[in-house]
Amino acid sequence: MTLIAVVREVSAALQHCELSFVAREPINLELGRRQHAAYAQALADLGCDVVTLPALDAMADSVFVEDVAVVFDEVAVMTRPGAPSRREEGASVAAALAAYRPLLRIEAPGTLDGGDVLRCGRSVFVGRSARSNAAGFDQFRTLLEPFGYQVQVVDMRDCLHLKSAVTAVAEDLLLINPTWVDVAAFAGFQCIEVAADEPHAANALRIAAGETEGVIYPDCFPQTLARMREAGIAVTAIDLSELQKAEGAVTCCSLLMRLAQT
Ligand code: CIR
Repeated sequence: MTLIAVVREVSAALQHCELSFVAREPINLELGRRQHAAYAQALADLGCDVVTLPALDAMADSVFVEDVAVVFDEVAVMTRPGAPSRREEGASVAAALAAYRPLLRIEAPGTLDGGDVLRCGRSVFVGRSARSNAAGFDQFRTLLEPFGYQVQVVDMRDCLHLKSAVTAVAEDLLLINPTWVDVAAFAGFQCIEVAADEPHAANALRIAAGETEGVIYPDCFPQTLARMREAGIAVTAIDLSELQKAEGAVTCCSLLMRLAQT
């Protein structure tokens, strides 16, 4: 099994990104680009075939490719991001994904950010955030049900996306901030809670490419990182400080898709 990771180089306009729950700080663009390159290298080291799209300098948030599409084994759903400034980012991602998957689309008035979608097997959790609306959930459910996915809407608070609050770090094991989303919404899963003074620590990127399995994770949450390692998770820790200033995290910088070996 091959795992493709689609990433996009950092926009020269990153400093002008959307921000919702973090205060604006100066971003060191060159450092951000180096950190992004190290992120892409970590994906490659974990066995991914990395496809790098060129930067879109007019679109500040375009490095966060996760928000414009959600890729399943059967199809990819092009989203309609909740932030109007981000609605043009998807076109070139769609062109790249079309080589691998049939494309479906969320249409107006629906909005959905890929950062709000957590897939665990055939269960798909979607966060009721400021970016994803009821029309978006309804369309998403209608598009996915024919493929046997169960789409469930989850309440959340105080953060940008569902995956700011909860991500999967192994089969049936979640990393979660219980103050931003209810653990009860994920009955049936085991959970590692983030350290109380590391609220932003719930976003981890799980890579399971055939024999290789690991998690890419920011190095700025040492207590939560230790909890994952204690649980036996192989963590690759990276510095992502400049993209975090743009309210980004590790899941949002890539789109992963499995390719059956031929
Ligand atoms: C935004 O507010 O849309 C960007 N500045 C950050 C998006 C991060 N995306 C993600 O976590 N999936």
